[in-house]
Amino acid sequence: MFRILNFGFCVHHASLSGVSNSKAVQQSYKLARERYAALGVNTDTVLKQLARVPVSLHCWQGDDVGGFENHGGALTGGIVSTGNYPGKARTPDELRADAAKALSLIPGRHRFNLHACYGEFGGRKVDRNEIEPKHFKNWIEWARSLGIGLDFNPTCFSHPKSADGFTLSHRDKGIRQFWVEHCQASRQIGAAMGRALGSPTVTNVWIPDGMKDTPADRRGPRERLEESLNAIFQKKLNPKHNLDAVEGKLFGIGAESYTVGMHEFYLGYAVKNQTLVCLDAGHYHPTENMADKISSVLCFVPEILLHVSRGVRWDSDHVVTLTDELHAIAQELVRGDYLGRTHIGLDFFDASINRIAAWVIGTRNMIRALCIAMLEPHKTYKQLEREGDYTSRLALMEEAKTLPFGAVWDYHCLKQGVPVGETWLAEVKSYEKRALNTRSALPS
Ligand code: RNT
Ligand code: ZN
Repeated sequence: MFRILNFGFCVHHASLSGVSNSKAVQQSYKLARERYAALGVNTDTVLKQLARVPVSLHCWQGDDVGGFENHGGALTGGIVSTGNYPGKARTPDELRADAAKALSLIPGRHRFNLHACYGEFGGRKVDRNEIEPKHFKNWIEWARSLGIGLDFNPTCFSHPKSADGFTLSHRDKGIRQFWVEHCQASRQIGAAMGRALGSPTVTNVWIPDGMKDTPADRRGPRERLEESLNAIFQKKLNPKHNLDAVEGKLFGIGAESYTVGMHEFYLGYAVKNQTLVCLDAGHYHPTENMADKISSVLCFVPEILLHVSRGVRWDSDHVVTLTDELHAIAQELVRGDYLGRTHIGLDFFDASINRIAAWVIGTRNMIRALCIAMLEPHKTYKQLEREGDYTSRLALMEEAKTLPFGAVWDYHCLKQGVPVGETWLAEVKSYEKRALNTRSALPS
């Protein structure tokens, strides 16, 4: 409680507050550990497990899905980043520095998820179908220096050849082929990253293809998409280096009436071809629960990729907060024992707040939700369920909502050597002053 009282309104004083007092954090943890032990939960074991779960931070939160191709083109593909907060990364070095700052404020060892348009092309015009592992050499070196893995995505938007809203399902064979080649090249880059870093890269294919108004032919584009995917995945790659995922969605801005790669399409494709399915929390009807899909999809595909996001009224990609939906996702992963088959990625892009803070808030929330889910007496819930005692199951689940997980989470941050509670914010503010505010606006 004192931590809230001491916090006041000035984050620069936060480091003086009780929250950074490691003794207080340790004492609170001791009490919490006893409380959980009474429920049969070993908090030390939980924190060991938690420390081993990587979350893949998406590069595109750092610069509003811009990338470094210098084509001056706008973001297209029916996704939108709104806001004009100063200080966005303008170069790969700035983005790496910003991401490293964010990673230093997040407990655990994580991953970084790149889009193809974030390659380094040395000022040359390298079209999307010509990209090679060498264009990501600096990213690989950077990841190695931090001891983290990389994930990857072909960029099938923000390009003249996607301007009419179609890529892999385009009616023009040449355009289709261009995007097939881009995705093939992306898989090779994914494999090169995975090989270099000793940890498989998940390469996730998402395309924006769709129509604003009611199509006459829903079938043609879908059949062409299947054909394109078959060509992309034809070459087998070592799963120790690269894993393929496909991401469906409901609609995009300007593609409200028809999305070629909808969920059912990719689910069918992935089951047939045993690729990973990517479930993005913003890609379903607003009342649909993405968490409930996890145990269904994992009956039929070996592994899944998650894009944890937060849609507000639509697929708006808000920063992930500690919502009921996030709790449900974490609970499913823990209760179903799916962490070993799930690659957790994030997908949001908010340009209206400090972008590093956005990464930190969203990622800490993902890990916090996992922490809370791991701390629940879920084995007891299951036992009660097997016995048909739904009364006790409900009672325990409700009581668990106010267990002292905050004390365990704080202790986890302390042990992992990252700021406890809101004290990370002062570091972001000082980085903002030092590094971000000196960045001038992007040359157009
Ligand atoms: C779009 C998809 C996709 C993108 C990124 C940038 O709706 O969610 O994952 O957000 O590829
Ligand atoms: Zn996504």
